[in-house]
Amino acid sequence: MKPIPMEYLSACARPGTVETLPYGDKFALLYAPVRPAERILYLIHGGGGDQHSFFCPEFLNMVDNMIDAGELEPLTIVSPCFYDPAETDKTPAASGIAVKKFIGELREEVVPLAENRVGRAFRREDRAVSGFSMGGVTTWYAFLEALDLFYDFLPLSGDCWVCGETGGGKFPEATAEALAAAVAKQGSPDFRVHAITGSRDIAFPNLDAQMRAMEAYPDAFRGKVRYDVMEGGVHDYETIFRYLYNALPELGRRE
Ligand code: FER
Repeated sequence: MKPIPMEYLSACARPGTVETLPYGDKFALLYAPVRPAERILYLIHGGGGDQHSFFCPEFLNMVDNMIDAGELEPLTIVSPCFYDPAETDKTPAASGIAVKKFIGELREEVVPLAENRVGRAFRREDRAVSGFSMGGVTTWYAFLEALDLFYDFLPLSGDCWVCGETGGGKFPEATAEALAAAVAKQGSPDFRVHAITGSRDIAFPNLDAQMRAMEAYPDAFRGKVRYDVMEGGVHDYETIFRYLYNALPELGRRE
C-alpha cells in the first residue's frame, strides 16, 4: 500500500471542477476531471458524514494530481449523502437502515441525475461504487441489490450488514452465503470486489471474518474478489484516501 506522494496533497495546476446536483430535498456533489472521463465512481461517506466528507481539498487534490500525472485515467466521481436531510440519528443502527434504503435512491435518482449531467450513460463495466465504513456497508448493499448497475465494488473498512449490524463479524458464514446467493440471483455477471481495511481499524474484525467466510464460495467469488489489509491502518478518512490512491488505478482492469 504505497503512501500518497506529499505533493499530491497540494492544489494541482489543472484541477477538475465540483458542482452541486440537486434532487428533491437533497443534493449530490459531482467531480468532473479536467479531461473527459471514461469511468464513473459513486463514493459514499461514513456514519455521521455527508457529501463533503470525501470532497475535501486533501482528497480532490490527490485525484487531480493522479489524473494530471497520468497515474489515473480521468474519473468522474459522485458523492451523494445516504441520510435524509431531517435525520438527526447517526448511530450505526439508524445508519444501517438508511444505507439499505439508499440503494433505491442511488439507482432511481443519483445515477440518472449524475449521468444526465455528464451527458452520457456509462456502461456497467465503467461504473464503480465505493465507500468508507457505513459507506462500505452501503457498497455491500449495492452488491446485493445492484450488481446490474456496477462492475467494481470497493468496500473500505465496512462489512456487509444483510444479517444485522456488523453482521460480517457476527454472522460471517450466513453473510457470505447471502452474498453468494445474491450473485446467482442477479444472473452471475462478471464483477470485481476489492475490499480493503487496516489491521488496527475498528471494522477489521468484522470485514476480515466476512472476507474469510467468502472463500467457501469459489463459484461465486473466485478470481473476482481481492482483499487487502494494510498493516497498522486505522478507521479514518486519511487512511482511506491512501487505500483509494492505490485502488483507483485498478478500476475496470479485467485481468
Ligand atoms: C463496521 C462497519 C461500520 C464497524 C463500524 C461501522 C465497528 C460504522 C460505525 C459508525 O458509523 O459509527 O464493521 O465496526
